[in-house]
Amino acid sequence: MKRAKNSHPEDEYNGVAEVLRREDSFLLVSHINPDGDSIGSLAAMSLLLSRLEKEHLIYLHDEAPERYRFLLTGLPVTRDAAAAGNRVVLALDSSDPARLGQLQGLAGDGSYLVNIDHHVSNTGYGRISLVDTRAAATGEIIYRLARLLQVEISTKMAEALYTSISTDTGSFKYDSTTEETFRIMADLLGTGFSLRKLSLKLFDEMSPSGLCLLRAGLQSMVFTAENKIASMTVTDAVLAACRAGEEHLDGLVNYAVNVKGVEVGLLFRVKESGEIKVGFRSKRVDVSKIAGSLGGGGHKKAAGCTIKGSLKEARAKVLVRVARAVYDKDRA
Ligand SMILES: [Mn+2]
Repeated sequence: MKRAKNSHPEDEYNGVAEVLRREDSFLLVSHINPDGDSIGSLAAMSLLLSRLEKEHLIYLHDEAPERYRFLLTGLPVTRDAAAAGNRVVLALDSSDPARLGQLQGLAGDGSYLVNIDHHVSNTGYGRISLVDTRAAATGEIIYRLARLLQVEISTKMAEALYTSISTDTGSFKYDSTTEETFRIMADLLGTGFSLRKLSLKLFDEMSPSGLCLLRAGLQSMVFTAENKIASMTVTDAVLAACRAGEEHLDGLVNYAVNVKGVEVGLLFRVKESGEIKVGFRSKRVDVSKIAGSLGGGGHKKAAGCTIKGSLKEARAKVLVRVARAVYDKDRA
């Protein structure tokens, strides 16, 4: 099922609200390498289902990033992929089945899977899908579902939704931020959580591992295409030396794209397995197209893909495409 871009998903909201009202047992899952929107969405959806007195489990592929772990305290979490059973599966913030890791089979085996997401690249998988590309985060979609179901938003749910929305909008700095985002935020703040305490936890505090990785990442930065492209490289060895995990890479690529004059920032995450994960951040160029042409996807200004082969090959493939896009944009 291919969905039309920019379709108005009001019917999809009603359809999913109906499923949440009608069904009794759910498994919540988000994408591998979870970020703030995925963990925040899982937590908020879990709290919503508790309010509806629905039995449910949150499936985690790996441990949640340390920064977001507090959101899951007291919630029903499992690491057992078999826990899906006959439950209705709610896939949150995942643009395609491959992002569901071990659970990706559920998207095609006749399971009752509901696809709830905001990525333009969402493939429309699942028995039912609610893909609202106007939403700045999956958290915004869950907020709307809570309103539709007339579920009162608790302080704890508000913290989870704030985490989703603030992290996916780069603290309300990305174009995805809308008037609606701020209306939702006003409503969330009204529940009385401490914005300072939460934002300190989510954004400002840096772990020694994170600092070590930042130092190594900055040192690796190289400029190409007349300084319009800045790229960083992080290997397994660097991660080990910093005692850092994948979660500490979150946001690192922004240091590349934020350099004045740079159009596209890249992070090459070189794995010993022979795979290279490439993160793209852009000021103007549509990098979701470039990542898409290399088997990945994402948003216009933030995307990613995985390439098999050497770093040299991966750099060549990516840089030629990015440089072309940057110069095409310059001429436009
Ligand atoms: Mn998201």
